[in-house]
Amino acid sequence: MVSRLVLVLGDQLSEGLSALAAAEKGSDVVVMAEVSEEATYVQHHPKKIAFIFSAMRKFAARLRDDGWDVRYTRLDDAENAGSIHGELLRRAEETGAFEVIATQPGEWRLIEALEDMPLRLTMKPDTRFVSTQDEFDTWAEGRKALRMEYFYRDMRRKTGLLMDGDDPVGGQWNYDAENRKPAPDDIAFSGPMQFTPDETVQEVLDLVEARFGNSFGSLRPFWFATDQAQARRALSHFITYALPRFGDFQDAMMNDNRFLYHALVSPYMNVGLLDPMEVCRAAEDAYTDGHAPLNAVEGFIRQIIGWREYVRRIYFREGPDYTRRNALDHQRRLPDFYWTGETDMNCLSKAITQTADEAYAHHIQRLMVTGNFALLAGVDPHEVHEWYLRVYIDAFEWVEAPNVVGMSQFADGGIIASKPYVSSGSYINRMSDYCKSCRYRVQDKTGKDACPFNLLYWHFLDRHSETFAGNPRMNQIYANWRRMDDGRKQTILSEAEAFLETLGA
Ligand code: FAD
Ligand code: DLZ
Ligand code: SF4
Repeated sequence: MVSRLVLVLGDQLSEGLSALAAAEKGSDVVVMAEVSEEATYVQHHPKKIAFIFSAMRKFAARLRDDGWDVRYTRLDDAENAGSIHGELLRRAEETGAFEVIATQPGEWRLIEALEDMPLRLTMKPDTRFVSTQDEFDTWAEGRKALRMEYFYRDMRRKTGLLMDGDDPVGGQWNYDAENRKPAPDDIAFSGPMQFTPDETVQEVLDLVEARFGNSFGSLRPFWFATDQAQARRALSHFITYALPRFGDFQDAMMNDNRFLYHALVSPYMNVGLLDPMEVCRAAEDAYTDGHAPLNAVEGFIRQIIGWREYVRRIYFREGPDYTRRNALDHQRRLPDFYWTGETDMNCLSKAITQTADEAYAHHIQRLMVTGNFALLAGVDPHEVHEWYLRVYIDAFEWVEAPNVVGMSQFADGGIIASKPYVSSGSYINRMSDYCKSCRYRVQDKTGKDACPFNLLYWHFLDRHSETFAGNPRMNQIYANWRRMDDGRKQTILSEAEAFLETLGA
């Protein structure tokens, strides 16, 4: 007799999932469903939908091989109820089950939908993370500022990663000072491991093309790993060929190289094909074996047990209204060129075109090009949030929203970032070769060829001086602004206004 349904969502494709661990293979029924509500609550990049559906189909097959009774619904099945709760109700009726075991979804919207269902629900915590929410909340209690760095040190102690007894290996916790080299002349890495679509993936690609072919972004070529074995090969390829130089050029950007030494493991970790500790242990082994230097390995591990864990905890600590925060009261619509890449600003054009082609851009492109511009221009952070959630293959709200709303747009008022991540064109010029082939001149601060980032940078600081002038980390910048003569300030501000007018409302 079927007693319970076990829900496995598209980003819960892990054999050790808490819902599966709490279920009985012989009597409980696993429910997996490709549903239009999940595929359209934002209009995802077609590569993201293809990745998730392909990985879901392969994971369902693996569970079946392992002896589970899996009821899998394909998007085009005639009886598809169109939503996760609809599918659970349909399967409950079909099997006679009245109880659902779920692992907590990574988005408040879906948590609330499950809680509203007329079925008995057991919601298990998602244990595929290094930290727990209780642990974070205890750590956060009574602190004035929730700085990632201190949380990260606790995660190092907890996991023992790169630890020498109670001390960090090498004597320092953080080697970031060695990790900010500008774009190199060339890259000795041919990019992430790419996989030829197999029959399952081909079938999904045809489906996605027919149903979502008109969304932003190219579906083909599609080369992502879609099962655990492939994801592990992709990880090992990164560790062998790219990790040794990951640290040095982590922040660099290049016209003709979209991946540099980045890992592209976020999609795999976020849907559960790779476990974060497995990824970190592989990196640590590369250090122990003398294959990769400490600055690279520490930098990489910090992104995972530091930033990735930290943003997850902030998302669940801050609650469902987080994506609606707008501390700087920014109201501008997202400029159209975010959907076309058609702008004379080469850095933006390159980052957006790459995003459309690959459903991927690396951290600094997201933070200091598309994010920086939106913040300087005063774009409504909710629109910015929806753009990021749509366009990246690794975007799930728990990780995307804190990075966008908090880190990039300062819309949470400074919970994540101690100061806004804004820069003029000079930062982009230092870290990339974008400016060399731009119609604007990065060294021009005013005038018809002035880089718009230069104009908007001061416009942003001037219009938010009440909020930021007292921030000790911004003293020097405001001192520079105050020292500028009034005529020059006026020219900058009026040219910035004229530029903003060209962006529309
Ligand atoms: P690498 O540079 O090789 O880093 C290794 C791993 O570290 C990543 O796979 C990722 O899991 C983790 N990591 C690094 N930085 C962060 C971070 N800030 N937060 C969480 N994990 C991190 N990451 C997502 O997974 N999904 C998102 O939707 C997302 N949106 C972002 C939006 C903005 C505005 C910014 C600034 C960052 C965002 N990030 C997001 C973080 C980061 O950009 C991506 O994790 C990274 O680019 C993924 O590519 P990679 O695997 O090649 O990363
Ligand atoms: C992102 C996504 C998409 C596009 N489609 C599905 C789907 O059809 N079925 C499913 O179970 N999950 C899907 N997902 C992932 C969910 O949206 C995800 O679980 C929530 O956003 C929480 O992270
Ligand atoms: Fe971007 Fe300005 Fe450089 Fe052009 S000059 S690529 S707009 S930073």
